[in-house]
Amino acid sequence: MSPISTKKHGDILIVTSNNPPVNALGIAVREGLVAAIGEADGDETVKAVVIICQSQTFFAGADITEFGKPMMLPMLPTVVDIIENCTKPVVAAIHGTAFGGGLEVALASHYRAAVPTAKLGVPEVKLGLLPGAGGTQRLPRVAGVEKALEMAATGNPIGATEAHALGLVDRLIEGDLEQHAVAFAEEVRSIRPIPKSSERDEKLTAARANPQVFADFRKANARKFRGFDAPEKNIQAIEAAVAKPYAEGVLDERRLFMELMTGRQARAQQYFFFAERKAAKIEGVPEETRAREIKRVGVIGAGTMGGGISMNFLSAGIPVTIVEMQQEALDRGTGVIRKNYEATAAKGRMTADQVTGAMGLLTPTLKLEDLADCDLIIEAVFENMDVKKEIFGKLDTICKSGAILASNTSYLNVDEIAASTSRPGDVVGLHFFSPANVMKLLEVVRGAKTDPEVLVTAMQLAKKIKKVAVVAGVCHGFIGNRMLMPRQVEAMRMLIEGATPEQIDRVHVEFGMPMGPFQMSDLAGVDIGWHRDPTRIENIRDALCAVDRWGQKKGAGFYDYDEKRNPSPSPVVQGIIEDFRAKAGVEKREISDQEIIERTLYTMVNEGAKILEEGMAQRASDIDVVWVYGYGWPVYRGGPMHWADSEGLDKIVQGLRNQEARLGPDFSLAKLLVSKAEAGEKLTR
Ligand code: T1G
Repeated sequence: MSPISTKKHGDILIVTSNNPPVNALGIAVREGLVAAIGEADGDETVKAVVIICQSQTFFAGADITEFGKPMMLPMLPTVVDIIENCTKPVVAAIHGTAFGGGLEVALASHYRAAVPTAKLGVPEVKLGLLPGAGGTQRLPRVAGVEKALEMAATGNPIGATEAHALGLVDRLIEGDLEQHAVAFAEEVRSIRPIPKSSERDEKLTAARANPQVFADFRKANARKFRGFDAPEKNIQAIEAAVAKPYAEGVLDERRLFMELMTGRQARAQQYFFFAERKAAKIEGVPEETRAREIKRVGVIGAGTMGGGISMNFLSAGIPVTIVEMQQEALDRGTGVIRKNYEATAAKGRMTADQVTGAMGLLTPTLKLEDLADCDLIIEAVFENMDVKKEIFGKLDTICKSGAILASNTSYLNVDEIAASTSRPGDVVGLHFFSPANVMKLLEVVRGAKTDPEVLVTAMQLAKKIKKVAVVAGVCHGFIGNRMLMPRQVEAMRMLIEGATPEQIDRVHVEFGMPMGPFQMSDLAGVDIGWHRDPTRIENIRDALCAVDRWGQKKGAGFYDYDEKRNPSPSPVVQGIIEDFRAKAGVEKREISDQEIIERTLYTMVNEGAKILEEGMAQRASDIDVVWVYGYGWPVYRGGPMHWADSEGLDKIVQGLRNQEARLGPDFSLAKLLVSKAEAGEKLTR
């Protein structure tokens, strides 16, 4: 049964797609569309056509599950040309998300009608691609070059109202979409010639006269596009649209599309698309498990983490009661929340009313007892097990039955915390990443006794506060921080052996990380976890902290910082490193960039494999989601586990064996990694 059906309404042929969940333009849909246009062309009683979709959205693009498989004809470029060359006017009736190939179908249609809530976009660049069915040639002709550049190179959609203002949408529809789209089709059915997007030129002339627009766009986005292949190719395709006639420009588009489609980055980003969606699925929990209702949230601690965590819920319209021990700390914490919101409003990303609304949902208190009616309580106090156990013990007596008790610990044993209550089933770890109101990742730490309802609630709530949640088991540092440790340890070791902070950080930045281990330490604070005793100097970090080099906040850490926080190599740090080298009796030696990769990234992969072996992560792709959203691992490398697979596990194992002597007594190769390498298998499959 084809997902495409047709029916006549007067002399209008309504072509309906019903291919849930997102009307992806798979082969059956493509075949159905071609047949429907053929029917319209062949039936002289048909004066116009409406293309509309059922379920949540208009076509959300090509079917990504078909990528990498043998091509099935007709391909989408052919389908959109058939639509554009239909002898009757075609109206695209848009709701939900007209994305990628979906927008290309709409652009090939002669008119576009949309409900105001609809979104229109070409997110292909987020899959390492570009719009490959005429989108890079038709979009600039209809929406203008600047907007097309922005939409294609960033992949960010626009709303229907803005699209209407641009002329990308011809009619905004309030009320029943099909009914009004049919009325619109009746209005245009006799208009000749039929307007074809590919034949328009009026919106290209300005850019043709001033090609500087492309150089300016590249310059303005250089930092954002660093390391990615696809944005540049999207720009080149739109340059071709301006410089060449449609028939030639579309050939450039095809060539550039195939160059991307056959590349490693596209494979990694498409892998990541599905990895992100798989992470939401909890293994071993029945589908029908229902979530608990979360109407009010309690947050303990109004420091950096407590404040950021609270903002997530306030921004989602969920009231928050925030608790502190001292009035001064409480005032400081709520003050920072208001300042952050006002800063967002100053950038035009929130209205003053929205700031007032969010702050109006916040109830500050010094009394833990005020959390009695909360449905979820998140403890965000400093990392000390005794303090946390004391708090959870108190919460156990205060909180209502069914309330979820969560800890924002970054490392500590959630089962031990849970054991300090009489309701360990209601205890879970919710590990936010700093700044908690910005970072998308949330590690949901599943305790040995955590109730399935609590897990399902946490995962659904994460989506509501726009977080990407990943389930982690109880182990030191869970998934992300546990893998970070071998990287940091080896980075510190190589300083003693001869590398410099600048060299190690350069290797990571060239790899695609936003920053290296030492820049990250300076940003987060070299003093995090420091024992605070300046007389006790056991390692380089102690030595830095003892001389007040706590990082950017002190203007000095592993680097010196100027007033604009630009880092520069520090002779003081070099001196401290040389002292430790001398004390350790280590001979300085040349350390290659490859050795740095093997000792900092291969060891992370190895730790990831151990996390999988122990069942501390549900699947390898979850580990990749953690690292992309929590630590800035470049998405065009898919994540550490996907990257290891694409490098070849045998190469990773060999690299680790090469370094084994230097990796210290605690290092051991993960059995899973070795067995997969020997079997020629992959971690992510
Ligand atoms: N193909 C196949 N499956 C898709 C899909 C697609 N395009 N989009 C979504 N799904 C699946 C998804 O895996 C999930 O499955 C379910 O649908 C619900 O998705 C030639 C080459 C539309 C905004 O990049 O951005 O067109 O996990 O959980 O939060 O130029 O899905 O339930 O088994 O994300 O409501 C361009 C991708 C393709 C859009 C809905 N299009 N999709 O979000 O649901 S390339 C895109 C999305 C292209 C042409 C080129 C979102 C959404 P499961 P979901 P959602």
